Amino acid sequence: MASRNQPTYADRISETLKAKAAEEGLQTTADRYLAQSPQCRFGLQGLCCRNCFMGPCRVIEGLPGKERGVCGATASTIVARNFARAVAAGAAAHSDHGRDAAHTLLLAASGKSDFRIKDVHKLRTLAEVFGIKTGDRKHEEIAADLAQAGLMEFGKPEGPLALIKRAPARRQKVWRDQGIVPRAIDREIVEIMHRTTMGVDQDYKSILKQAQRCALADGWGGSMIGTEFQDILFGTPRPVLGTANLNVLKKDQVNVVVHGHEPALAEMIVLAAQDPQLLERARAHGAAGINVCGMCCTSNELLIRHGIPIAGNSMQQELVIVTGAVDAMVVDVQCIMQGLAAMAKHYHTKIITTSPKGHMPGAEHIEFSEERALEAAKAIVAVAVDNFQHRGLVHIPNDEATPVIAGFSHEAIKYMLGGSFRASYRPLNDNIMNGRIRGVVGVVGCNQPKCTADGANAELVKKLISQDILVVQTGCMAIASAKQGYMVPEMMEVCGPGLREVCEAVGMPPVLHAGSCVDNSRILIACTEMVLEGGLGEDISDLPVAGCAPEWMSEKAIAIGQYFVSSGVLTVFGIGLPIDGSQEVKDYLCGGIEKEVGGRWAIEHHPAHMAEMIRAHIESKRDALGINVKRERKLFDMAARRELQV
Ligand code: SF4
Ligand code: MSK
Repeated sequence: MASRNQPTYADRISETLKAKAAEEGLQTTADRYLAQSPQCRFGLQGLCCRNCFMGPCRVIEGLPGKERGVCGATASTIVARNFARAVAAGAAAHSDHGRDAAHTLLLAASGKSDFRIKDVHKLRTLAEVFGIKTGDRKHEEIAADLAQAGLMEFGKPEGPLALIKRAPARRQKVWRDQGIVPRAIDREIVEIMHRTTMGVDQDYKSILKQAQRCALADGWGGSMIGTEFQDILFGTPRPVLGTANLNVLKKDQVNVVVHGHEPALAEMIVLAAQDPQLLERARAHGAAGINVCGMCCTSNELLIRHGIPIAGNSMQQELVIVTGAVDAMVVDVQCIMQGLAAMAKHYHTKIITTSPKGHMPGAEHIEFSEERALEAAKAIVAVAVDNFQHRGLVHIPNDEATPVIAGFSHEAIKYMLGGSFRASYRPLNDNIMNGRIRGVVGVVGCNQPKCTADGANAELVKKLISQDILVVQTGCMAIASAKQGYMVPEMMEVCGPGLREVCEAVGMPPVLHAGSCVDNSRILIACTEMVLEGGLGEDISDLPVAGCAPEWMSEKAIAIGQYFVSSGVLTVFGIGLPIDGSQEVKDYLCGGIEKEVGGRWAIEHHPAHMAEMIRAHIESKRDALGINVKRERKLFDMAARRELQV
């Protein structure tokens, strides 16, 4: 855990701005964390229950008289209930985002908004998964049916979720056998809230089973709808060049920072920033142009589709304001700290909330709706433009922003590996089988003040690629690697020889940026493609893969972790999990659950140990597959790709 002796940030630019904030007497997240320390151990261990007003109860396992809450609830019940509620909250956040994407698609299909359909191929592919007729029907008709079908997934009265049939057949059987096939998304979330209210489900395993079903409804439901419907609307990401870190801000331009998670408004802000009248207005105020850049996952969404620069990740959201160069910070939903409004008060920055779901005292609210998307975006950019003249002293660190290649959707990975006409995961599977690539790891999630922000990511990612393990990233950890310069071909120098050989032949970096938090669903599909391609077992749990969130903080991360575990993946969390209060729950989630679903949780604080744990797991999967034998080394160059039978 962090102390005053360890740096708050792994990067010098952030440390410089944190020092500037301190000089100016301003509190940041890291200061407030220290002010809150020591934090309550009951909360840290998941042992505090506030589910009824006979409580709150704080129980201690093994301490006579304190072992049960007022109602008699045990530590295991309380820890499991709290864990399940975190899954429900995380699933709700991702899934409500997915619902909005479905609604946006419906409006685009009916011509009632400024959005249009960009990826017709994905529209048709997904419509077929939902059993919607395509043939020679108009795109708009198909999109309207798909959007309606997507919206129904949230509340349909019966039947399993449509998208789970994308999973390998063996995986679907595991879910059926375990009784965790997800039904309507809202139903799974509501059922957790019902089961965990006072006096309902009191068996920790039964509660955690529902947590699994709800998490699957997120990963293979709400999040997947979010990702896929957004791709249909805004385009499926392809590799694109961008830049990252706080120095993407421009001293001589109006800076608009978009922050949060939903790309719909941000897409329109990018358009509005090119509006000739607004550009003229900016020039009239003495600005050379309008610079749009991003923060957190809204930023990831814009980077992977347009190469829009990333200003930073979660722990930098206050620091970007400390530069004095942000004319407007436009926020939508999730991971937006309330500290922003307090920080903005000391500078000229306007915080603009835009979602009817997310208001903030001290912020200006300009509501976004899909029906008047461009109009709202222009109004927001106009506020930023007019605010340029109120700037005080500006301090933008003048180092070059770090280049990043992003946009590795599962389709893009397939094209990179197999070529445009023969898109295939075959070369990846073959190179895993011949041992050049040992396995694949998703390093995802947030950063936070309990450790040096981005520090665990830096060490972990380097260790993994040096051991020939391909890394796929999303969320704030993807941004960490982007800033650290890991998502460029030059990073090959750190790679093990096998991974380097493959990446050089294919022309991709060894650390792949796959998008935002909801885009973890892309990793589920990539794993499925690896299974379907053949040679690496029949289920996701057979693959030499793992997931890791070394610096997580959000309830959404718990939902993501649980859907990876329930999809058959070892999932390692740094920082700790609020389950230490019950040995039974911990033993189950980090052990026993593996017999049921093939995946499990692991908790490890040190990045070097995480890397070792993951490497050992990958090698054990390789042993089980019988691929840890010396094979003829065959590299898939262009000639080999041409020979592929696809
Ligand atoms: Fe306490 Fe039980 Fe109420 Fe929880 S549900 S607050 S343990 S009495
Ligand atoms: S933004 S959920 S801090 S990754 Fe998706 Fe970053 Fe975590 Fe929010």
